[in-house]
Amino acid sequence: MTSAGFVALIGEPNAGKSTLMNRMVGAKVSIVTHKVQTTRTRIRGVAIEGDAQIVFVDTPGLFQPRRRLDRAMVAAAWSGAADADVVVLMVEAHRGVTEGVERILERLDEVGGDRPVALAVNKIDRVKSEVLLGLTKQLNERYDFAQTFLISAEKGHGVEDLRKWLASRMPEGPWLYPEDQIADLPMRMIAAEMTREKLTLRLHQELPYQLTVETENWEERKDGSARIDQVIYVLRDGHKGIVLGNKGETIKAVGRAAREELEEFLGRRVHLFLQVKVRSGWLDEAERYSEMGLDFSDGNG
Ligand SMILES: Nc1nc2c(ncn2[C@@H]2O[C@H](COP(=O)(O)OP(=O)(O)OP(=O)(O)O)[C@@H](O)[C@H]2O)c(=O)[nH]1
Ligand SMILES: [Mg+2]
Repeated sequence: MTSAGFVALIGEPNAGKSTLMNRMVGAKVSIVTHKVQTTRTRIRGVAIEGDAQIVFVDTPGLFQPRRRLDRAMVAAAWSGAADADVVVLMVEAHRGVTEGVERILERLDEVGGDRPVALAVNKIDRVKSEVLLGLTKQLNERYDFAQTFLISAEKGHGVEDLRKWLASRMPEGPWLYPEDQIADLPMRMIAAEMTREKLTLRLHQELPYQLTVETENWEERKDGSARIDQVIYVLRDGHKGIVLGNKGETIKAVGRAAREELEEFLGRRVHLFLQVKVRSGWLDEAERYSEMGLDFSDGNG
């Protein structure tokens, strides 16, 4: 008998949600950086464990939103949790029960309902094992978790156990995706995300939070390669200069890194063309949100 269902990964920004999803799926379907607020929308990745199909829903980190974009991201994360069969709350071992974790637990009290919530204490490679006992005890006293896992999403510790347990919690029924499908995200969005990852890794301070990337055109070529045109929207002229870099060095490096990753992902040659456009109002344009997979009206506040 087959089973299938949704598992939402929630937690503070940087908790390791996307890293865990990629490991579960066995491919990089969600971008990862060392910076907070990398993931902007719900991203589905599919894993198979025995007869179970587990659809992981990677979500944006939960934090106190300030801007419209932040509010839309946080709303997308909570709705991911509300739609899931099982929720996994990820907490960073070395940070413990922060104010942010405390706020998430308060909200879980409201929206958790009778949905099982598992606790995954992540980044255990960063702490001494003594720390873990106290932390899991503290968290389990605070919330009635269905199960606790000590994991390192990056190194892989504990991930198998978590995957097996999740598989056992999937409702009986037919699989939700064809067995060879690993992600449910349009290719042009995956491609835009790859470029945004490379930009986020290279740009400093607030800049990554003030840009968005869209794939404008995707052309299949006769020789089997793809020509992909993307636009990077920034808020100000000054930002454009920084994204381009001295003699265009920055954008060239970003384009090269994104293209290499895309070629690996697609298994064929890619010609990637990046263009930077100044658009002072993009953070308030509904179309930018729908391109990102977000609900514009969620940002009202
Ligand atoms: N040491 C260590 N680092 C980890 C582990 N898991 C993730 N990381 C790192 O933590 C950082 C954040 O990882 P992400 O997967 O992007 O975190 P996220 O929760 O998706 O973050 P947002 O999308 O911003 O909410 C990256 O630098 C990861 O390499 C882990 O188990 N151990
Ligand atoms: Mg993420």
